[in-house]
Amino acid sequence: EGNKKESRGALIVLEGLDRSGKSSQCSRLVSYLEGEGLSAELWRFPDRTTNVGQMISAYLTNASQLDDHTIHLLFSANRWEKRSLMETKLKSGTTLIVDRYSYSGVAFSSAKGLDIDWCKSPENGLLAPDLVAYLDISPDKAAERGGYGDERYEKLEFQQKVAEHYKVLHDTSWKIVDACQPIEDVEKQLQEIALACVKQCQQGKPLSSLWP
Ligand code: Z5A
Ligand code: MG
Repeated sequence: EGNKKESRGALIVLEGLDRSGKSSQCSRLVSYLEGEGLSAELWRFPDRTTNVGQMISAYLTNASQLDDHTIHLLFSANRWEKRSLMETKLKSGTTLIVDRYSYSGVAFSSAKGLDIDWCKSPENGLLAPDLVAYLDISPDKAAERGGYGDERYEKLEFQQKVAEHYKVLHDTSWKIVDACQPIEDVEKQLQEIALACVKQCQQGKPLSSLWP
């Protein structure tokens, strides 16, 4: 593991239930960082543009059926196929704002009843985020926001299970942000914690791997 003083971009992940505001906040955060003169890109998982991503998308839209283990491994494979590009971008100084990551993978699959350690193992060796910001909202409040779509997991009962399984994954390094605040207040909070994280990475915080 190379030079510890090498400046690099930060790997920043936003997690949270469906409708918690991840996608809205990810794009606002990228604009903010760019406005600060930093190089930043918006990424999301699943990345539905790849072959694996298209299989995932077909599953989520109920166009195909897959065994729970199989879809879990596809979500993981979708992160693995982006891993080396992710590392290249970070090392070149670009900060990545990522809409969902391995924590979604583990929370959603373990909420279906799969063993949590089994769920975590294929994530082993992916890049560990420098920051996980969890947009905290109750499943009921999230459901009030414009309602769910038609995708497989967009049901209140299942979201309640996912919320419980996300809690098992929380560790003390996570930043828990109250996602029920007005959108601009959430935005402001995320700007502060993201900027602090970017500075640490500019100062040479080493990259690490899951699971720390
Ligand atoms: N999944 C998995 O199983 N395994 C994995 O490994 C991964 C994912 C990576 C698709 O993901 C599904 O895949 C997902 C998890 C599973 N299933 N579910 N559920 P996705 O990322 O495509 O899921 P999503 O559909 O993008 O989530 P979402 O509905 O887009 O939610 P969001 O991005 O968190 O919210 P948003 O689009 O920014 O905002 C939702 C609405 O709320 C919108 O009208 C906003 O204007 C409004 N909003 C946002 N913030 C606020 C505030 N602060 N106040 C009021 N209203 C707000
Ligand atoms: Mg979204």
